[in-house]
Amino acid sequence: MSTTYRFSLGPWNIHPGADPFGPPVRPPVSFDDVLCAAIDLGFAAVQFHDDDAVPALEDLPPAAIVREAREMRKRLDDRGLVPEFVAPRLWENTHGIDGGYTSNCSKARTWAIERSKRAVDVALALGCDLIVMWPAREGTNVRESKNPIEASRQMLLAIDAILSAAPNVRIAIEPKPNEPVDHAFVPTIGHALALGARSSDPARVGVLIETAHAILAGLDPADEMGFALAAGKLWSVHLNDQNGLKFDQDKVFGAANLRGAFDQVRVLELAGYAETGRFIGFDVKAQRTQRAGAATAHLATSKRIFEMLVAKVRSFPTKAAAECIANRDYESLERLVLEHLLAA
Ligand code: XUL
Ligand code: MN
Repeated sequence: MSTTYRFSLGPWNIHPGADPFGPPVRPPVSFDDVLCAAIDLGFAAVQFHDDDAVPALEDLPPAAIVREAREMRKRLDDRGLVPEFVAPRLWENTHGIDGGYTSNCSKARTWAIERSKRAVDVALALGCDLIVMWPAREGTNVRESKNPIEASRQMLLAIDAILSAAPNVRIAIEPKPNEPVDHAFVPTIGHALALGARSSDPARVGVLIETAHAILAGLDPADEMGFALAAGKLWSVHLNDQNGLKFDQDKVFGAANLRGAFDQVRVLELAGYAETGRFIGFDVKAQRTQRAGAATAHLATSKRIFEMLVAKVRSFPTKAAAECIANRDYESLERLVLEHLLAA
């Protein structure tokens, strides 16, 4: 059992800098360069959207999808990297314009499930069993446009369809309350775990918690993690930060709320997360103004801050804290935490 953490990143974390108001500001980075960056930064695993691993997978027959995924697996193997998960990217396809699993169009719903099953084929050929389900457009911009009761049933149908695609495949649901839609149908960890519990095989459904998504839901990310950890369901994390209720900012871990970041590391430490061998992912975005040469600095900083906070958690004066708690002296506890965070 190791107390050393293992880190993962997705190719979308090395981003050309486009935002809704402007074009890319850096040249795109090739997948090989993403892999080189992962190694240079000390990351052990790569997270994939299905079409990161097999571009144009919609146009390929199943055998070709498996062949290309195996080639990708070799590229990882050759570099000593492993895949962490595959996520079906339903939100960028015209079929998914109104959502996939909960679209009002039955053809689109069928497409979404078929595409998700292809993502399972990709994952298995890559050598991983984890599918991340971010239900991006499963929600509404106009509430009256969908029936939320029906939508819950449709989400469950999709989960069961993915589970039935292979006996060993697992799903980690990554909830987010809004963006790109106004109201998402699976906004919190409680919703995700409730859906998993109602699935055909609850043991194979867990969650991925992203810091920013919890904050956007008005929740505390560390407590969301605690809730999932208590149920043995925290199968991955997307650590980052978020400055209040805005668009999903994907800031460097700790950049907006260092104490909140400390609390997330604390709960992971309390649960022995490192010993499970699961990965710490950073879903962080390079700032638009960053020059191309330094477009991975946000990943390096996030990892560095995480490691510094692990040291802070491990050196926390637990005895003094226990005394404060026993005396119900929470003002002294507050000061202890703040002084510990500020101490050199
Ligand atoms: C979206 C988000 C995604 C998922 C993977 O906000 O977090 O990047 O993490 O598709
Ligand atoms: Mn994410």
